[in-house]
Amino acid sequence: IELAPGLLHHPGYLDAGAQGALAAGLAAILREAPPFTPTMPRTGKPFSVRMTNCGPLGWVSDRAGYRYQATHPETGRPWPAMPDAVTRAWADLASCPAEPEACLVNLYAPGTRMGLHQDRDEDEFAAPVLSLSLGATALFRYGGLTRGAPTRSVRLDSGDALVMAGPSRLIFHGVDRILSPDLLAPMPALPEAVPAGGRLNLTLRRVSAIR
Ligand code: MD3
Ligand code: FE
Repeated sequence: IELAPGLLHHPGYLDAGAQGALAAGLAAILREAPPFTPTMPRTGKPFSVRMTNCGPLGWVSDRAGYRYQATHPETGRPWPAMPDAVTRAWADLASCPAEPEACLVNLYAPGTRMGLHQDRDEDEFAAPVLSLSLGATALFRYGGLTRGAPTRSVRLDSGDALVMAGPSRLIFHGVDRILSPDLLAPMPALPEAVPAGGRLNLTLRRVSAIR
């Protein structure tokens, strides 16, 4: 479903088996690279979303600013490798000749929000961003290339993929709320690091310029 030019929603992209396999891979990643609480540049105000990463690079934020780095900000260890299910999804959906370099894993407890923002910490905007959702449904909001542009909302359910490419790569977006788990919507058991009724979102990104 093309929500906007370059913004593609793939409802139910991961079936129940693939979601379970991905959840198991993420449980191992969360043990090796425990979730951290990023803080805002300058102010040090904590985000309500907790995070970890896998792949060669990971996104971090602290008083010094936003950046990508090769090691966990608390353990100092390199990020674990991306699970196969994640690299396969990139190959299948991203239409990008270059490999993904970073997979940011966002952990949402019920009540967590993510304010409207642009993703512009990468050096390559020609490559898309690919999102995979697991667990509780999120109410995702997206707009245009300016903060004041009109916005729309879409539900992101467990197993959904979203591709942000081309004219949508720099749109403002955020998460308004995490919905209560729906008995009718199947979802895998999430890793124990994720609070009950919570959600995991993975974003795969190319960080460095494609030569
Ligand atoms: C549209 N994550 O990590 S995923 C983020 O659900 C982020 O955790 C949200 O925004 C989440 O930066 C939204 C969907 C998404 C991700 C990246 C985008 C939409 C995007 C980049 C550009 C445009
Ligand atoms: Fe974002």
